[in-house]
Amino acid sequence: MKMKMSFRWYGESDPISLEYISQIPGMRSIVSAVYDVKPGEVWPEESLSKMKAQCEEHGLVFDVVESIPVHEDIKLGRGNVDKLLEVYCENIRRCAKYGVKCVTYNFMPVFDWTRTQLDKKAPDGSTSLVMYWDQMRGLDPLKDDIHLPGWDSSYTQAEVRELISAYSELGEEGLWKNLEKFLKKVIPVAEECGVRMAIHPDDPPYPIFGLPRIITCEENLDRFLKLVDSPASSLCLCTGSLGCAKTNDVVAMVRKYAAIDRIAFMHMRNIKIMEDGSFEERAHLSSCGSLDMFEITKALVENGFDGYVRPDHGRMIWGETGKPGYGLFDRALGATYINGLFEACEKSAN
Ligand SMILES: [Mn+2]
Repeated sequence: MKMKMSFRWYGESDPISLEYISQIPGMRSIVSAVYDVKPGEVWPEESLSKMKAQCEEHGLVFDVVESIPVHEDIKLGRGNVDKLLEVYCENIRRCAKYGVKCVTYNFMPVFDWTRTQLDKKAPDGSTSLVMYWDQMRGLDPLKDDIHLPGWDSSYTQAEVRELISAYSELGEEGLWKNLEKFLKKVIPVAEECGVRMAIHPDDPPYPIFGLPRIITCEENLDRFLKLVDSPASSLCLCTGSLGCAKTNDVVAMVRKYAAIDRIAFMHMRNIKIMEDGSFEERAHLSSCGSLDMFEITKALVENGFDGYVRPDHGRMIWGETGKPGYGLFDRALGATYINGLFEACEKSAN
């Protein structure tokens, strides 16, 4: 198969071992990061070389990083941005030195993703992450002391309020400007060391609490790709993130961006959009959610996609406990299903 199947691993603290991951049929690459260094600091080379060696011991390749986090000051355009951009570039160079070919990142203000519950029980007893508007409505982070799952708990409530007002002041156009500055500095370095940067869409792809969100829809993805028109500035196309806005035609987006070779990384998962725009994360199969995973795969194969794919969030099943969305069993089932889709699409195309 042309695509490269991968699996996210949170390093030695991950309850799922590299041995287990290597036993998933067709598994090739490990997606990981140095998780014990704060944004804005340089990653120790020892951490990267150790990760590379650990993966190789299990017949796996450490060649995808998710993520090198972008410091809030870069997104806000305040503080010592030039120094922070230097550090970011140095981290790309160091990753490349240890074999990394693709680096994922996002440009989301404050929160990487928003859900209202991480263990919503389905009728079959499995649990998954959900975002229900009736649980969101009425929450105001500027007034209430709220802690939504997935939010960085290292921020105090006062810091969160300060960040939120700074971002509201910045607005969407300000965020675009800072993203452009980031890309103009970082992409030439990525090009030089053979790394493809892959921006992850906002999750969910619409404003939450008035925070600006820009990596959300086809029009904005077009605008993003023009900022620096290079294969080194590509997309991490997350079907579940883009797919939870009804207005996004994920199949059409995949077809369009695969055709111009601007998808470096695919996050494949399914979600079910409810009547009121709420959504539930579901099993990967097309029949389990709102997305047609076959049509998505077909669009990739027909356009010669040879980038990385990983099964994104899974449900918790078979009594497994652990990091919500990142258990072994359902993601392994997802990988197997995705492998099947690719094999079928490739063989029927030939
Ligand atoms: Mn994703």
